[in-house]
Amino acid sequence: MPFWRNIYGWCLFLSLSTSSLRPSLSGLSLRDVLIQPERRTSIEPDVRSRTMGVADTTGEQPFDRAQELKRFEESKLGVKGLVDSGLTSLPPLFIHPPETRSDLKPARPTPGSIPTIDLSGCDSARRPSVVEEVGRAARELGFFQVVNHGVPAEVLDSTIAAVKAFHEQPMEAKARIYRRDMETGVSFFSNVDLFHSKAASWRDTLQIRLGPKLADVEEIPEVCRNEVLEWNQQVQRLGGLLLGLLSEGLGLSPGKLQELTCLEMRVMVGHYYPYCPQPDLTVGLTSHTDPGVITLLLQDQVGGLQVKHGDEWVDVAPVPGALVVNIGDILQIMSNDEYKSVDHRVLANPSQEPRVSIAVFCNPSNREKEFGPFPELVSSDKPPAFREFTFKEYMRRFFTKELDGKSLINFFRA
Ligand SMILES: O=C(O)CCC(=O)C(=O)O
Repeated sequence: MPFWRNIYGWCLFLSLSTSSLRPSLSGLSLRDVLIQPERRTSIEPDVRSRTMGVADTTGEQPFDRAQELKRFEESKLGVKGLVDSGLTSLPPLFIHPPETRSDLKPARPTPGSIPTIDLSGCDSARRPSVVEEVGRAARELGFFQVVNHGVPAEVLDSTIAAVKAFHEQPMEAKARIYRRDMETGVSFFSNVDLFHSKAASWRDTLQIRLGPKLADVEEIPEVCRNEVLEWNQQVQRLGGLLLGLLSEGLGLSPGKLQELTCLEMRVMVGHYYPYCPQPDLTVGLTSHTDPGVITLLLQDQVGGLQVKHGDEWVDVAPVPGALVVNIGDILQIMSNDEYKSVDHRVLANPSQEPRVSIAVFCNPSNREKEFGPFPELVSSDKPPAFREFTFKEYMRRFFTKELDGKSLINFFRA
């Protein structure tokens, strides 16, 4: 899997990269792409059919992929715009290769395989047992859910509702911030890896830089501005708590990960997975690992997130009021392979109800510091599994095309 397919890599890339590394955009407006756009909020079927090649649902007829990508991008419609136009079959752009499609079976029902950890009392008597549970989940699965985390239920609901409201605005409002550069720290796009993946996926994304320098507040769409700012506060508090538990789970002092600035660089992605008419032909999000330290994910009740456990895909079934936490590659490295950063993906959404999820990726902001396995976790029995690197080097490697999926981790193996 090329690194471009790793969505978090892209988030980091967009946050940090220089303009010379960014994919270029044509800058065409909706007016240039659509007929009489001032009277429309969606494209007409005949236009859709011409611009998106919707007549070919098998992916077998030749089509000019580069041209179709360009048209889709320049339309600024996103996947939701296609659905709103009434499309009933997938444009070839979105049809994934057989090797991906053959693996899209729904996960076997395995209730309880992703643990839900109760954080109540984790600052008092229950702390040792919470640390034990968090450490075990991070070692065995790389994923867990948390409840009684201190984020009020109204905040969870209003954050989901605000991101949903952003995506459900009239197309023109979203098109204004449809872009792939992160100069303002706010962008809306469909498929972060649109120009680099084998096939596009069925989702749109609102991306906002939360730290170390918050995006221009005026640029954050008004429809979700207050909720995003509140979410940033909650993530900082809960992120600090989780990093403390994860540090202790490794036998380190609770402040260890935070001292290394691991919570400071934060990027939020608000995904919208609309109804997909042919969910067997595409995915919502391709399989990837998150390269950072940890990811905090708020998902609604629709479902579709799956985690690789051994050779099986396991559903991360929505639990009301819960947040999902997963370990990223850097934390696997720092933990000297104790904690696991695992592949996860999202199936295309077959339900009429759109799926909304909000991930915040937490990363070190200190790019010059050397990272590697914590010396405390290295011994003659357990030699360092990885060499040291700066976050700067890590990012540079990240941008080399040879890297794919887990090979980022493997590149740094000792
Ligand atoms: O939408 C989800 O549930 C997962 C999102 C995710 O894995 C990502 O943004 O990297």
